[in-house]
Amino acid sequence: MEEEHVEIRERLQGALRPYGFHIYPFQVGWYNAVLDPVFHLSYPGDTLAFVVISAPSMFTNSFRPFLKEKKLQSLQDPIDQCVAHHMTLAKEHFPSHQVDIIYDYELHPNRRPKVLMQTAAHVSGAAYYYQRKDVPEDPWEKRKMFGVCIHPIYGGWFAIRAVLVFTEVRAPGLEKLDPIDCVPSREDRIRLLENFNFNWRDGKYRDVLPAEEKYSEDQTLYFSTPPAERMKLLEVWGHLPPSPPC
Ligand code: B12
Repeated sequence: MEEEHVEIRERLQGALRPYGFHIYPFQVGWYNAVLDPVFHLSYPGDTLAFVVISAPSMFTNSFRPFLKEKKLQSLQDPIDQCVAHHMTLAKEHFPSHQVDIIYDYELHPNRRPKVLMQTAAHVSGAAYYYQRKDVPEDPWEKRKMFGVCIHPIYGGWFAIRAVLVFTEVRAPGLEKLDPIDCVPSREDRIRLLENFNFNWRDGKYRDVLPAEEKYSEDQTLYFSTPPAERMKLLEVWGHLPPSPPC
């Protein structure tokens, strides 16, 4: 008999792939093994989970249709609303399972993120997480340097949106795939981390390797617009009624 995780993966993929979301399975224990205990997810080690990334096609395949069809809740970020809409629909494909959805923006009351998406992406094999410690004899002295994940197909042109935990499904037989180390040289890793930390607004870190698919011009414009001004942009694009003059 085919293992349960294989069937779940296919069904989940069918629900999310057409909308520009890709899924990668992992065991919760792989994630917990590399993290400080304060960040652990409290499920048994062989519990089945998936990390969900949004590819560049998410913008046309789900965000634009979402804006056309759904009423935006004015207080929540529009992309977050769209992602939540699709994760909730995907969960409905599994009525006999308990599925916990944890989003990238969710924090505990002490402001600690509920899931470290980059670590989840790395341990699932989705995208290599380049951290300061991956650069031998780094040149940054006392500076804090944030790490960044790079995907073998999308380079830096993607986001890590959610983790779905199938709380009652055990997957001890799941094969662990290492992420592809697509930035192997020290010089390129230095350039990548410096671009991500010092110049992230220009998006150059995303092009550390030639990506097969990138954000379109309007998508790049949307994501480089500060969140507070994005509603204005949606209004200009005709997705929202004009705000009343003040
Ligand atoms: C808080 C946050 C920020 C903060 C602080 C950044 C930080 N990394 O701490 C601020 C506001 C500065 C920020 C900025 C940005 N962010 Co931000 N941010 C986050 C958020 C919500 C949490 C990150 C966090 O607090 N980590 C906690 C620290 C302690 O984790 P850590 O450094 O990884 O440490 C752990 C690992 O080292 C691990 N570990 C130890 N050993 C090993 C070994 C291995 C092999 C592994 C895998 C792990 C591992 O253990 C440590 C903890 O115990 C994540 C989403 C999420 N939920 O994960 C997005 C996220 C990291 N941000 C992201 C982005 C894109 C950005 C920005 C470009 C802005 C933007 N949104 O467009 C900028 C760029 C950074 C900059 N130059 O300022 C993306 C990164 C995508 C990618 N490709 O990697 C994320 C994942 C959001 C997303 N939805 O995709 N961000």
